[in-house]
Amino acid sequence: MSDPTYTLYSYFRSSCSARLRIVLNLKGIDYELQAVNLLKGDHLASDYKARNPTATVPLLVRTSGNGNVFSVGQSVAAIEYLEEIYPDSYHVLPPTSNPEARAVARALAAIIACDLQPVTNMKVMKRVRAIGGNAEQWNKEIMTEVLEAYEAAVKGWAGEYSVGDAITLADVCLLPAVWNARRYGVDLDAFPIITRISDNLGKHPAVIKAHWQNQPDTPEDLRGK
Ligand SMILES: N[C@@H](CCC(=O)N[C@@H](CS)C(=O)NCC(=O)O)C(=O)O
Repeated sequence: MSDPTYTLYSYFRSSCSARLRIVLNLKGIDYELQAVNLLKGDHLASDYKARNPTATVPLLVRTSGNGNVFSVGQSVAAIEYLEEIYPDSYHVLPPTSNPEARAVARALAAIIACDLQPVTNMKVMKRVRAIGGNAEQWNKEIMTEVLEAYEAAVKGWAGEYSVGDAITLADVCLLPAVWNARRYGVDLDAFPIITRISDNLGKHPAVIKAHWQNQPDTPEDLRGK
């Protein structure tokens, strides 16, 4: 058994879980996936909340050979943690010699992780419905507006991916948001740079393995063929 071992608490449809799945795959870190079914409310169970007080996925748990256990929720913090403890693995932040590219990768990631995902999350959709709103339309409008901002911000930095020709934190946040945007009927033709980047990302083996259709907890009728 390898030391340390990793367990990722994940839900197949969760965009935040997908960020971490992509990064673990890019870095070549093996992990055991522990499915947390958000629709069944597994994340609200007291034993899960004791592990992750925000009652969200993902949660990354690292167990060392000496039995030490370290848990980190919050996908971007977990990604940056892996970035720091595996300096020789694939890097999702551009080199420190290019602070501007690092700042842009982080800023683009924040457009998705701070401005889009939190306000289109399942618990927010539930509240929108509770006050009589159309949660699907809410998501479609917010996703369209925020992706419009991403499209403008990425211009001038994009190569094959969002920041040049290497996959960065920005892409890792972007692609799962694009998967969700498709689901809510966002017109992605309006965003040619995002579409190009997403198509390129979709061909990468680390991304294919992390795709929501290819997870152990993906229901049979939704699995990739
Ligand atoms: N900022 C957190 C957000 C985590 C989050 O909201 N995850 C969603 C799935 S993508 C979730 O667990 N939602 C549960 C809910 O809305 O009740 C992160 O990046 O990990």
